[in-house]
Amino acid sequence: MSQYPKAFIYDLDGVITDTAEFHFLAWKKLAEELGITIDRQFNEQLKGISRMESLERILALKPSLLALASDEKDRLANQKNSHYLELVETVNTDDILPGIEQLLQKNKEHQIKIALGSASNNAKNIVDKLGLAHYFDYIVDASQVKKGKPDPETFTTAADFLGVSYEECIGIEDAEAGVEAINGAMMFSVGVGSAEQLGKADYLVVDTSQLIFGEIINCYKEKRARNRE
Ligand code: B16
Ligand code: MG
Repeated sequence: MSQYPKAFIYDLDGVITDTAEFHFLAWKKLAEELGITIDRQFNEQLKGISRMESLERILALKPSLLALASDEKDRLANQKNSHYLELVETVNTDDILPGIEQLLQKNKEHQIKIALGSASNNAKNIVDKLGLAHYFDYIVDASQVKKGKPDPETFTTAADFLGVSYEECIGIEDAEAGVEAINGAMMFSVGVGSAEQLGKADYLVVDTSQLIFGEIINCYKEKRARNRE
């Protein structure tokens, strides 16, 4: 196995840009329309989870709503997406999180392939707004996978397309479900957030400004060396 990993697979919301906050505000608005209150702590479990699964978890807070017909659930999910699209209207290059573009540039310098592994149907639109599309060799969004995070499929789909073995991939995630998906794919997992949420990550940083290429690579190499012992 070569020294460097062959691919980096980035989560979008909460890693490349803080649209995680816009998802929260959009769900909060929809929940309020239904007479349900959600807070940031509850929102942690919605990160990385599909739109419909998120809606189900919110409706479960008011059991009388769980029996809604599926076309009514579709309408509510679409309504949340309308709130979200309004909030992301102004997203632009200033919304790239600190350290991300430097890391993408380091990947390019070292001929490491780059993919996006997002549970969002809006992923391509957001990457375009951020002006980052040219970095990506492949984008996996919700339309390409049958099983969302925490299933590994989002990450294995990206690696399969790139023709890279899973153990030579590094995945970066801000969500518990996402770290679980990366670990399930037998890739090296980088978590962005708290040890409380992301304690299972192979390498953990508190925010994206701490995503230093050399340090991630050193830790990746150490883990690979340990695995070979
Ligand atoms: P959409 P990621 C995920 O994106 C978000 O973390 C999650 O909160 C959201 O519900 C999901 O995308 C679906 O997004 O409604 O735009 O299809 O973190 O996997 O990039
Ligand atoms: Mg995320």
